[in-house]
Amino acid sequence: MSDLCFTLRGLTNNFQPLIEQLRAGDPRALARVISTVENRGPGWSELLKALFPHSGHARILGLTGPPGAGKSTLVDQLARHYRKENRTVGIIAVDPTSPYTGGAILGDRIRMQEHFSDPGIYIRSMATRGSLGGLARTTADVATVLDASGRDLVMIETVGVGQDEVDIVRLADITIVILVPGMGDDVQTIKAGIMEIADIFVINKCDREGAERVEREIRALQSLAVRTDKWTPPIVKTVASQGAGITELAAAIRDYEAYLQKENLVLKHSVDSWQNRLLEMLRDALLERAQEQLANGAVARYAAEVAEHKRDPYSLVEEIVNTLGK
Ligand SMILES: Nc1nc2c(ncn2[C@@H]2O[C@H](COP(=O)(O)OP(=O)(O)OP(=O)(O)O)[C@@H](O)[C@H]2O)c(=O)[nH]1
Ligand SMILES: [Mg+2]
Repeated sequence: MSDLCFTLRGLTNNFQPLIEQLRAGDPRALARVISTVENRGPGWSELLKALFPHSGHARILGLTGPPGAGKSTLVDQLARHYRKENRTVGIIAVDPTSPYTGGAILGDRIRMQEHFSDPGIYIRSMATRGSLGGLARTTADVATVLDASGRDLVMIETVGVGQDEVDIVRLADITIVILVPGMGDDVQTIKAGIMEIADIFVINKCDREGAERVEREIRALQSLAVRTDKWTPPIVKTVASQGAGITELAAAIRDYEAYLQKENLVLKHSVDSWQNRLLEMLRDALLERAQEQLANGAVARYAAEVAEHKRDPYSLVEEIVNTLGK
């Protein structure tokens, strides 16, 4: 195969061959498209426009939990499980921002190498810094690319601590929250936002003391939270490092998928998720348009005028918005 489409210059005008290579499963084409989308390189939006019609078939799993809970180990085991069923997998590891998990990023990369010989698994690490379109949006776009490349499953691993991570797991069809024994107050730290959106709980590292206590804490939280659907998130116990409980986890995922299908919730989830994403995209696009309209240094000048009370910011913003699209 030639490198015909691997130059970015030609991409904007003629990316069809690249898309065909990607759809045929060429990992180099996939890597190139993902990089372009992630870096908002030339042609990124044209690529996404062309790929979108091919997406919508993959099941998207979001796996989140505190640093070091064993998320990557679990993702790895699940990927093996799905490969045995002959299903193809795409993995997005969103690098943790917290410096104390720095070592584990290397861990992810080492584990990745194991799969390099299997084209049925594609793993991508996403940098959290310098993400131009916002981390959640970029992750969603990369998931769309993997989806359009024909992957049956896309797994997104992220540390469940901040708002970014909540936004990321929101785009998943199925959200799996991973906890470990002996977390103490960490259950409290992670509970805000994340606990509420768990479809399945995993207690990993069950080879350690205290799994029952975590289970009780989850049950206690569940009794307080009310889900709008009638699903009660199951709790699956695993020892990911030994592959224990993986079959049970895969079964829980299947059960939830069946429930979504039975209740016709797949489309509803998707509508909810697109409602958020469309608003975000619109906000970004409008801001970009506004910035184009404003002359260089205009914001600084306006800011000075507002700070000196020479004009009020409310009318100012109204005026700027009124000029958009004119
Ligand atoms: N004892 C025990 N250790 C485990 C288990 N699962 C994973 N580990 C170990 O826990 C450590 C962290 O595992 P990772 O899979 O990198 O955890 P992670 O949640 O992906 O970490 P970050 O991505 O940094 O947040 C590794 O040393 C694993 O071998 C388990 O079930 N029991
Ligand atoms: Mg990890």
